[in-house]
Amino acid sequence: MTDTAAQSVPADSFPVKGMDAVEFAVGNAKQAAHYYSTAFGMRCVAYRGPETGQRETASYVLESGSARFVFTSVIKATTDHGKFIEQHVAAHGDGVTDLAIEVPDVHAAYAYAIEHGATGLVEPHELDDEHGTVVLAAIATYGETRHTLVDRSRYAGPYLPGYVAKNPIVAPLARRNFQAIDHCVGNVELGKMNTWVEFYNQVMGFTNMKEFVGDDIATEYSALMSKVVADGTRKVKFPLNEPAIAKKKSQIDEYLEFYGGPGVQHIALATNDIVASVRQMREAGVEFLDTPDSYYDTLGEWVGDTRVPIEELRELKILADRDEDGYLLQIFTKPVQDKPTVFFEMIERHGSMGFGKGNFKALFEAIEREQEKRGNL
Ligand code: TYF
Ligand code: FE
Repeated sequence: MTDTAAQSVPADSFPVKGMDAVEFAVGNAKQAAHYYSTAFGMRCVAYRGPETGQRETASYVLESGSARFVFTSVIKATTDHGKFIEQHVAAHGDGVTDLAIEVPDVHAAYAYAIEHGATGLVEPHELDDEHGTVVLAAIATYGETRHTLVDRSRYAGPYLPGYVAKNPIVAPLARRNFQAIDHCVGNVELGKMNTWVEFYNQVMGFTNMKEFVGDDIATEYSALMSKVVADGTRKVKFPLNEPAIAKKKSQIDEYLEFYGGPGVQHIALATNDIVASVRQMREAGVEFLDTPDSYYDTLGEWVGDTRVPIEELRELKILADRDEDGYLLQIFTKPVQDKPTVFFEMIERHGSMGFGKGNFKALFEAIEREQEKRGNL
C-alpha cells in the first residue's frame, strides 16, 4: 500500500497554510483603523482594549478577504506587552511588529524552527474562550519583527481569545479592493540579505524564487539587492532587500535611517480588479507613485495585450510586466506615514509569479524622485 504520488514529492519540512495577519504598532490605532477602513476599504471585525479588560493597549482587527491587519497602540504601559508597543512606536514610528503565519501544527513548526537556529520569543501555548482554542508561538526575524505561528483550525471567534466582535467603522464597500496578502518585503542592513535568505532556508525550509536583483542591476540603477524566499506552496512569499552601493543614496538606506533599523518595507495586496481598486483608493485619498508618460509610450511594444487598455493604465499610473508564465499589473503607494518607511503595493496577477522585474527601473526612478523631494537623495 504505497502512495507513489505522495512519495515522489519531498515532505514539506515546514508546512504553512498562508499569512495569518500583519500586525502594526502605531501611534493612534483608532485613527489607523479609520484610515484602513475608508482609504483601503477594509472592514473592522474585532477589537481589544480597556472596555474588554486590556487596559494597556487598544487593538483593531481589519479584514479584506483573507488579508488581515491588526493595529495596536499603547494607552498606558504597565507590563512588557504595553512597553513593547510603546518602545516600538518610539523607535520606529508606525511599523510592522509581526508577520503572523498560519500553520497546521504550531508545536511542530516551533520545534523545527528552534532546532534549525531560530530565536524563540513565545513558547507554544493554547488560548481558549467560548469560541474554541488557538495555539500560538513566536520566533524572531529581522530587526524587531517577529513571526507568530498560529493554528486557528479549532477556533471560530472573530480573531483571538480576548478580542470581541466589532461592527465596521464605516459602511463596507460594495466590492473589496483586495482579497489576500501577496507578499511581505523586509529591508535588512548592507551585507545581511544572504544571512536572512539563509535564515528562511534553514529555519522555515523556504526556498529561493528565481526573481532577484543582483549586482549587475544593482550597480546600474536600483541601489538595492533583492532575493525572494517562499514556502513550498508559494502562498507565503518574503522578498528581502539590502542597500547596494550606488551613485545615489539607496532607498533602502533611507528606510533603515528613518525606521531605525531593519523592518517590513512593503506589503503587497492581491486584487482581482486593480483598475477599480486604484480608482476607489485614489478617490479616498491614497497617494500612489507617479509614472512618467514615456513609460506608457513603449509599454505596449514589450508587454503585449493585457486585460486593461494601455490608456487606462496610463491614466491611473499602473505598471505592467510580462514573463514566460503570464503578466501582472502593479502599483505602489507612497509611504503611508510621514516617515519614508512602510508602503503598500496593489498587484493583479495573470499567470506571472514574478514581482515586476521589468518595472524595476521605472519604479526605482519613481522612488528616487520622491527621495529627492524629501531631501534624502
Ligand atoms: O516586492 C518586490 O520585489 C517588488 C519590487 O524597494 C520592489 O514589489 C522591490 C524593492 C523595492 C520596491 C519594490
Ligand atoms: Fe512587491
